[in-house]
Amino acid sequence: MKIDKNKIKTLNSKTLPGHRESFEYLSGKLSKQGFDPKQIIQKIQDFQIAIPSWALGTGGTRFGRFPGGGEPRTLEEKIDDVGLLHALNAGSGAISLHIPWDIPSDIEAIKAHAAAHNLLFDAVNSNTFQDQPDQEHSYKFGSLCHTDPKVRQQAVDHNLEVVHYGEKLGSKALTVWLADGSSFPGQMNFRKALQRTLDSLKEIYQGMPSDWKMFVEYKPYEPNFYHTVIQDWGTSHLLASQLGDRAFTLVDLGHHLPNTNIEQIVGTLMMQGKLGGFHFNDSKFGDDDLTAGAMKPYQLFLIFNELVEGMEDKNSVNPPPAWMIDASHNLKDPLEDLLQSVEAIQLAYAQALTVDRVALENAREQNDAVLAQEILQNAFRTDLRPLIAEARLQAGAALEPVAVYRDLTVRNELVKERGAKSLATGL
Ligand SMILES: [Mn+2]
Repeated sequence: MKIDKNKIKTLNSKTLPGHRESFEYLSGKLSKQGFDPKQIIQKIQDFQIAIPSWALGTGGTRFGRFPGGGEPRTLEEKIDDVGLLHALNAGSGAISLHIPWDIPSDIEAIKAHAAAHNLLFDAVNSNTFQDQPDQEHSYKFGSLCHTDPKVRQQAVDHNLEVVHYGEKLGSKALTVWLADGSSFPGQMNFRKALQRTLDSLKEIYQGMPSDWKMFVEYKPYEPNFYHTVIQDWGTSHLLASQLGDRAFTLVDLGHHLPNTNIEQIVGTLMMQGKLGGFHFNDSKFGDDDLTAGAMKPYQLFLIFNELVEGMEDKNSVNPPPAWMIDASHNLKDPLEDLLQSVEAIQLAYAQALTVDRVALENAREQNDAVLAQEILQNAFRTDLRPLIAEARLQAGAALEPVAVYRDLTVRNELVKERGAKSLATGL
């Protein structure tokens, strides 16, 4: 299904007068503080967040899965779902594919389908964390780090196959996340496993087109519970540095131990020009994959504060990072969940754009901790939602995406079209 833009316009008209009032008030307030609301709106509109193909179905836990119906059954339907989101929020203009879950059979048709929804193909993701029915060797004891060179070669070949599909679709980056590691002390030789992983990554890196980037994602535990080969940003950074200029670290918010200072990691990587991409989600305990901003919105703001500082720095050596949501849980309608995530990310970005950077730097130079906190929290506590809504309105999207999604009974339509028992491939 496709959403008729006129229907969005009609539904917008119900809340338009209230929106106008709050936007004008906010706009005046920001202008008085020296910000240009038009410029911020433009930045929000330019900020596109990729939606992963695997987040469109209801996620499960290891205990069960409770699908809500109408899930996309094919790659075309996954593209349709991201198209629905983009029509509603004008901020989800890209899709990130996971091979082999989303192997395109007719490349040209898939490209045309995405283009009809104004969607680009973001980074492609390989999968060596589970065995496919037709594969020769098992990844039970690792993939790129495996003791058996035949297994490593199979994993390298798979990554290059992913690149091959991505190239045809117009992607420009490969994200590698490995489940490789061990669950018991003594099971694996740390040094050898990391060396083998580096050697395998080198082969993949050398096989990529010369304008491609590689993003190396890290994670401290799960599915292995004693050690993971790429456990943290330092290990990822070490690998990316040895691979070359087009290899970068990818930060997934959920891939940290509790209380890790993620914003500091962002600052450090940007200083090194090695922050390649971001996976947004939220969590309380581990890799909970909850809606971005649902649990720790202040942390999300502080992370964006570092990102914006790095992005706005004219002397920055860091290329523009790639943005993606990587969340999937088992309670909400996945499309409503993604609308909420995009809004939370845009909001944190806008808040960071309204930090008075000159005043903040002065406060820092003066060691004025109180004033520095005042400046940050002033931006965080200003309700910028009318600014995000205005960015959407100007782009022909919904003032209130979730409300419009519900008013148009999108999920019911999808269930009618695809059935109550349709299941998306993925986790
Ligand atoms: Mn991730």
